Order: sequence, then C-alpha cells, then structure tokens
Amino acid sequence: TAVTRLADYRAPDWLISQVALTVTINDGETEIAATLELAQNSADLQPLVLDGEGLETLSVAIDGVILDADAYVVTATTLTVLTPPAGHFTLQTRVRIKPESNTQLEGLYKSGDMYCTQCEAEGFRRITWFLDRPDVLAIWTVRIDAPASMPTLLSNGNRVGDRTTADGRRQVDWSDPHPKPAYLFALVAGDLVLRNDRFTTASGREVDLHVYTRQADADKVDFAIASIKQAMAWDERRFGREYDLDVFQVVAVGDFNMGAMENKGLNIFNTSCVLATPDVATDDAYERVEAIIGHEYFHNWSGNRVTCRDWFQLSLKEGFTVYRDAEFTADLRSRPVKRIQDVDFLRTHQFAEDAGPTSHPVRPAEYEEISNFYTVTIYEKGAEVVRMLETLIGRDQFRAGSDLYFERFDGQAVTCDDFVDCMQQASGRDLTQFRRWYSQNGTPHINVSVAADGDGSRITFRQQLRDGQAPFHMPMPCSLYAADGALLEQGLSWELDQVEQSFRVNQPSDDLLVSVNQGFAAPVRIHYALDASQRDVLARHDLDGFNRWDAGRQIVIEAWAAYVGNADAGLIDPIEHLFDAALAQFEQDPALTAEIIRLPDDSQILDELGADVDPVRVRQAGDAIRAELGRRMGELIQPILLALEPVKPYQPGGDQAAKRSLWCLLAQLLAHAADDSIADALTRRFVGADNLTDRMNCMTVAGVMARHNPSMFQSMLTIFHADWQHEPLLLDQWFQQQARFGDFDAISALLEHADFSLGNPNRARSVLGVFTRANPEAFHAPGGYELLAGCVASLDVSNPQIGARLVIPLTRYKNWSTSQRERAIHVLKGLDKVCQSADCREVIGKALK
Ligand code: BAL
Ligand code: ZN
Repeated sequence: TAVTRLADYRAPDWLISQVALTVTINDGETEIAATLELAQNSADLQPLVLDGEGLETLSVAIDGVILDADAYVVTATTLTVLTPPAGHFTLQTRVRIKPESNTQLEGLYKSGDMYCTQCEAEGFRRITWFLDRPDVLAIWTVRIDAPASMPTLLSNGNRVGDRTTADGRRQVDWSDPHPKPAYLFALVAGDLVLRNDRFTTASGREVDLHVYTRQADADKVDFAIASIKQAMAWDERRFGREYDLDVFQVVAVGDFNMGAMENKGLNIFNTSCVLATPDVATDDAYERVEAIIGHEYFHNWSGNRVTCRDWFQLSLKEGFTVYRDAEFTADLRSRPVKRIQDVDFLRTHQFAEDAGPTSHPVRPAEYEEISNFYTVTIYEKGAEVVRMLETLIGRDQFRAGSDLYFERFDGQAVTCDDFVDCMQQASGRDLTQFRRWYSQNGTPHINVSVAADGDGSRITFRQQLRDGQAPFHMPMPCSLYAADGALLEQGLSWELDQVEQSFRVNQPSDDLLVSVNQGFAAPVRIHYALDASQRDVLARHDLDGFNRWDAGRQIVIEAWAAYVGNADAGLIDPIEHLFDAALAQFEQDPALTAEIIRLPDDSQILDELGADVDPVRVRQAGDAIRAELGRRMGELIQPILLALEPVKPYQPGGDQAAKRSLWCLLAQLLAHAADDSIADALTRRFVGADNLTDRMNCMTVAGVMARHNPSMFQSMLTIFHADWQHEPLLLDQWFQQQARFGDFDAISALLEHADFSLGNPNRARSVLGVFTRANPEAFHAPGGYELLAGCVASLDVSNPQIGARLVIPLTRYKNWSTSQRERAIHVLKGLDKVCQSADCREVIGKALK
C-alpha cells in the first residue's frame, strides 16, 4: 500500500480561489457540475492533477471549451489535465455519482430518506474532481437542485436563493464567504423538521440557530440548542471568539461513521451525539451531547477559520479543540470530576494505543490511510499536549498565544509548529524541546525516587525513553507531605527536560511523601514506589484533588494486579479501607465518591501487569474483588442505596446524576456478591423509572446478577425491547447490554437478530465494539476472534473505516497469554489475506509486523 509521508509535503502546484457547484439530485443518480477558478502556484507550469474516486466523468472543459478526450487522462483516482493554461483559468467538470449505493458513508450518501455528506478527511473526491487537500482553500457557492419531495436543501454559509422551478423542483443557493478546504464542504437534502432559536453575539450579530432532524426526532433537540448557546457564549468569554455567519445549522443523521463533523456553518451529527431527552439519553449521553456540540462549534475557529496544512497536522485542530471542549465542560460542570474522567479515559484508551501496534506520535510522520488517524492519540493526547503548554506558560499567556494564533493565521492552513510558535512568542519561553511531544510517540514512563541528602532529601526523576528518543520537556508540579499527611511544602512548579534530574528539598527523606505530577499535568506514567498505607495517607490528605483521587486509584490498581497472580483476600483490605472512607462522606460529594469507588478498566490492570497475561483472568480477578467488597460492605451499602432512591422529576447532570451513578456502582458490588436482597428494589426502580439512566443502570445491575440468576435481566430486556424498539438509539442500548453480559452464543445470536445490521455504524459498534472491549470472557472464548473477523471481512468491503476501527481490539494481543496470542495472529493472518481496503490493511499489517 502507498505510504504518505510528512517529509514529502510540497505546496500545491495549483490553487483554487472560487468554487461553484450545482448538485442535481435524482433518485438513483446525482450529477455534479463544478466550476473551479484555478491559479498556478508553482514556478514552472505543471500538469493539473485532480483527486477523484468512483466518479463517472461526463465532460471536462477549460474556459468554456470542452476538452478532447486526449487532453486529459482519467484513472481510478486522478484526472490529469496535461497542459493547462499558465496563470489562471476556469475548469468545468460534470460527473455522475450514486449516493444510494454508497455504503462507506464517505462523500455523498443516503441515510434513510436523507442525503448527506461526510468529507473529512478525503471524502470530497467521491463527489467531484478536486484538489482534495486541506491547504487548498476556496470561496464556495453551491446550488442544490432536487425533487419537491426534498424541501430541506442545506449547504455551508448563508442561504442566498430559494425557488421552486416551473417543473416543480426545489432549488436552493448557498454562499459561504469564508475560504475553506473541501473537507469542510457539506450538503444535506431531505424532508426534515426544523427547530429554531437565536443567539446574539457579543458584537451584536443576530445568528439563527437551526437544528434539523427526521420527523420522529424533532422533540429531542432542546438540550442541543441550549448547548449551542452555551458554547457560543463560552467561546466569546473564554477565547474571545465570535460566530461569523447569519445561521448556524446542525443536522442529525442516523448513519454516521464519526460522532459529528464541523462543516462550516452546517455541522452534521450522529444522532447518538445530539438527541437528548430523559428517555433516550443517559446522564453520560447528555454530557456527551453538550461536549460534542461544544467541540464542533469550537472548531469554527480552531479548525475552520484556521485549518491544517496537511493531515499530519490533524492534532493542530483536534488536540486544541478537545482541550477547548474539556475546558467548556469543566467550566459548566465539575472541574475536578471532568479531569478525573479525562485522565481515566486517556489511561484506558490512549496508553493502550501507545503501547500497541498502531502507536504513533501526535503529529504522525506517515500514514497509509488517514482515516485510521482519528485516534485517541491525535485527540486526547493532543489535548494533553496543549494543556501542558497552558501549564508551562500560564493561563494568561496561553490566551495571548491563542489570540495571536487566530489573528495571524485567519484564513490559512498551518502546522502544529505554527501553533507552538505563537505560544512561544506570547510567553517568551523557549519551547524548542517541548516540540518533541509532537514527533516522539509512546507514553513516557517517569521513575521517581527519594533519597537522603544531608539533613534534607533529593527527589530524582528519570525519564525512561524509547530507543532513539530524546528527553521530553514537561511540567512536573509537586507538593510535599509528611508521613502523617501534614503539608510540608506546596506548589513546587518543577519542570523536567533531562533524562535524569533531581531537586533538593529541606525535608528529611524518612518523613516525606511526594505528591507527584499534580493535576496530571504531564500525560505520563509515574513509577513511585509507595506502599498502600502511604498511598492511603495521600488519598486522605493530598490537597490536589486529582492526586487525592489518584492515590486511591493506585491502591486499587496495585491490589487488583497482585490479586491476578495470587487470589489472597487480604490484598483487598486496602481497597475496602479506601471505599469505607469514601462512603463515609458520600453526601458531601457523591460525584467524587463515585469516581473513587469506580474500578478502573481492565486495560489499566493489563498495562500494569505487562507481558503474558490472560485478559479473562484480569476480568475474573476484578469480579472476585467486587464480590468480596460486596460481601464485606453489604451492611454499609444497604442504607446508602436507600438514601440514593431516585428523585423525580429527572434532571440530567448535577447532584442527581452523581447519585444515580453512585447507586449503580454500589448495587453492582452487591450483585457481584450474589446478594439477592436488592432484587425487589431493583425491579421497582426499573419499572418506576422516568429516565433512561435508571433503566440502563438497573439492567446493568441485573446483567451482573444474571451470572447466578438470569431471569431478571431477561425480563428487563424483554420489557425494554417492547417499550422502546421504535427508537434506534435505544435499540443500540439494548444490543449493548447484551453484548456486555452475554456469553459467546448469545453474542453470535445478536448478529443474526433482525434488527442487527453491520450497515449502521452505531449498531455495529453496539455489538462488536462492546463485545470486544468489555466482555473478555466472550471475546476470548473459542470462536470469539473469528466472530469479529467475519464481520471485519464484510465491513472491509462495505465500510472499511468502521472495519479498521472494530478490528483494533484483536490487534492488542502482544501481552496476552501464549495461546491467545497464537490464535489472534492466526485469525489476523486470515484477515490479512482477504482484506482489500487501505484502512483494514494498514491496521492489520501493523499488527502482524
Ligand atoms: N473532524 C472530525 C470530527 C471532529 O473531530 O469534530
Ligand atoms: Zn474535532
């Protein structure tokens, strides 16, 4: 497969200043007439090579003159005009495409009765011939011409024309005044319901907010609209960024590869990331809707007004925008809880990616298929890198750097280095070494040791680096505590920039606990040998909220990891102790209590244990620990569960949501302990629930109980299906619960269910994503890998982007037990023989290297 390399980047030979598209939609075929104003951008005249894929070319003309067939060459992926005029000229093309048979969901495709687009990263070339690269920015006008059955015709920018033709067709014209690359183009055509609202920007611009859905979802967008207004106001307040068009549009689509897409003025959302009512969205889903609405909206500046020069710079917009949406959530909700959840997510998913075969730097040096690089490294680790910049230079200078960045590069396509340059200029700090975060992959491991040094101590930090890597520059804020938890010294704003460096402090070493990497300032793994009782002191006394939580986290991880090798009940004592202390104060902060008693994902234990571990044993050890905690703490938990009875009416978020989450975690401990005393309360809560969160929580607890008594889980599934099968998002939830708790046979049966379809990404993820990531007993059972492989082979043909995504759990076999590794390799080799797409071939090829 072809590899694209950052080192080979060259500015385009041709630029496009203006684009005029006419998209004529008819059932079974769509015609696109494109007029491109081209300008020579190279010193020597070069051929014009346009990108395209799956296009039926009808005509090509230059300056109004149709070209002879020998004046240009068409291949499967290019159209080359061999001798274009020098300087400027107009190119007109007409092509035909078939959105109805587009199952890849890239380019123009059909979702239900609606036509819609997804162009990032390289989908626009499936619509028409173009210079489909992010550093070609043009001013666009678009005419959509469609049958009267599709009155909703949307594109980017402002609506400038709207008519019904003599033959009854609808024609709508759009004009976008801001230059943009093709990946930000969007088009929607259908019969949709509009919900509207308004927002007045800080400078007084009146903006229409338009949210479009299919008829059945029109009542589910109030929360999204409120979130848009909050995002707009927040970006003005926090980053000084205003909206810049007369209308901001959001469309909900049921078949979508991603979560959402930030097309200029026309964001397209996966229904799962925008629809929210108490009956279709859990508390977590509400928070996700708010965050993703924010994320896509914030892209209007960090991504759209200033975009990426090439796809290697993807984290320029994604890392920065994830940082921005995390700050938005932290400002709207609980900052400490948001930080804990983000770090937990990073450790679970990004650390695992960085330890696996698809590990790559925040700015990759090469790729085979760019779709494979929409990863937790580009997004979440990229956001951590931006957060480190903020920590290093301070919030005010960070804001000055961001103002400079938006001002200097407005309307341009730039690089990660350009961003860091602005931070460097605004702060006056030398960030040369810091840039290694963009080019060096892997999670840095930092060893911390404390030794006596005269009457004080020396604290030494050692960066363990991969072969050929140079030390990173990172913030390393610390505080010092005495062995009894008394604060000795606070706010040590240390920075690391060498392989090894040490700091002297005046406290004697035998009475010293260091609170390291406060707030998880640097995205690293810290190795600092403390015993459980020392960690417990920090878990009680550390004034840094994140590290207080993290001290407890390390207690749990170390105990669980030890228990995998030696199922000694005494290992559970420190966890019980931690939970006891947390529950004693659950009323003060139920959200933080929930974060303390939520056990980490299995992958964090696998990471701790290193090589040759059976993931099933890790899961079973975790379940045994939960069961033992449930047995030991039953009497403490029972009255708390009563105190956490649901409050009506349902409100998403806040104290209510925290209490629901805590209830679910505690009830699961009892369910693991096979404590049937909660059965009646569980049934009552499920039947009486006025919201999806409680329904799903009850099903989760019943799913755990199903081990020894499957009837309650089964009857909840039956009731839920009968009540909610008309809601696709709830059917997804119904599939997810079964993928999580079912055995191998049950999961095989799900794939045969009439409502299962690999063609809908949400549905495919609901079964395959959950089964492979959250149900190790079924996944590692005989046939589990093959079950996934069969689906991946099919997706390789129909929707390779999703296939490449879903196969990833199977590629993480490096540290599994020998027989599991051998089976995984065997199945991957089989897949490697059949898969044809660049997407799947890249991921599988890396896994087999
Ligand atoms: N740009 C792809 C979707 C997102 O990150 O917002
Ligand atoms: Zn994004």
